[in-house]
Amino acid sequence: MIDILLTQPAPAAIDARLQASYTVHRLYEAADREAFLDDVGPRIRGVVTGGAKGLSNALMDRLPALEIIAISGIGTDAVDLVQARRRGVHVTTTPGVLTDDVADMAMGLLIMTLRDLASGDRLVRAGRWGSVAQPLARKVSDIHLGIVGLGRVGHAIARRALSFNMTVHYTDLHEQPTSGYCFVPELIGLARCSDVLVLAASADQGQAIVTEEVLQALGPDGYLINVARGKLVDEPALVAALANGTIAGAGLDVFADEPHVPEALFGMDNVVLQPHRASATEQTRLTMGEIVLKNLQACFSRAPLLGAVTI
Ligand code: 8YV
Repeated sequence: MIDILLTQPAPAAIDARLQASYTVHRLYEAADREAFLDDVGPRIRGVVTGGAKGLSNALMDRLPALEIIAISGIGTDAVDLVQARRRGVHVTTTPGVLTDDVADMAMGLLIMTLRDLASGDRLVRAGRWGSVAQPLARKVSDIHLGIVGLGRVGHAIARRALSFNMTVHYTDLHEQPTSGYCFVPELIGLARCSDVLVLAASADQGQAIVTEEVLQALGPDGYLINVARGKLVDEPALVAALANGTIAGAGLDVFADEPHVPEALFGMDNVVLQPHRASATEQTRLTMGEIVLKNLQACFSRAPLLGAVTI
């Protein structure tokens, strides 16, 4: 059987099917990674990984027989695509199938953050209802929403926003005149005209685009929602902006150095935190896993791949 490497756990049903067709090696269970890679590395022909986890060049170098990196996700920012192409290694993703879940998470975080739902929950559980004055929250309907990245996820967020009577503006590398939404070429300009800025962009360029200046432009009544990548944000600047009132609050599913979250955020009531789980529903993760299985099978039988990434 062909040897494949899993960098992170797969849903049980997908794992069982992988095991039925391949010899599965689990990097995430290896006690001594070096010894493990010395042993199995030369035999590995396929890697199954996540969008955020990807595959470092150092690890790719340990896999001389590698033919495919099957990403269970849409982000390709954690794989060096140039190096993969140089090596003749296919890279595939699972486009389309997680769009709704990620957009739902963006709206969920937006509502949770603006309406202080987590604080309300904590107040009730602590038995403090009735004993303290409850601060009023921020209205969600009718706001100005700024979407950073009008791709599949950005569009799905925009569609949801319209049903909340929000005004949608966006920025992206190029204007999409047929979208019907208002294009703002500069992120700083978008931040200035938005009550809520939501990040739905890819992080392939690798740099932090949400800087201190962008947070200042968003302003003391503005909120940041991030369902894309933590590295899109200058995280220390965000922590400072939340602490000193430069912005009103944030809903974050992603962080610069996962699973590490700046501890300063833990004590902030104006922040809602999630452990990078926007696509983590049973239904979607199974569908993503199906695509991964199909891509492995297609690769090893020299058939056309689904969601092959080209550069
Ligand atoms: C997943 C993601 O959390 O699609 C991506 O790029 O980051 C997420 O959907 C990840 O891929 C887990 O497998």
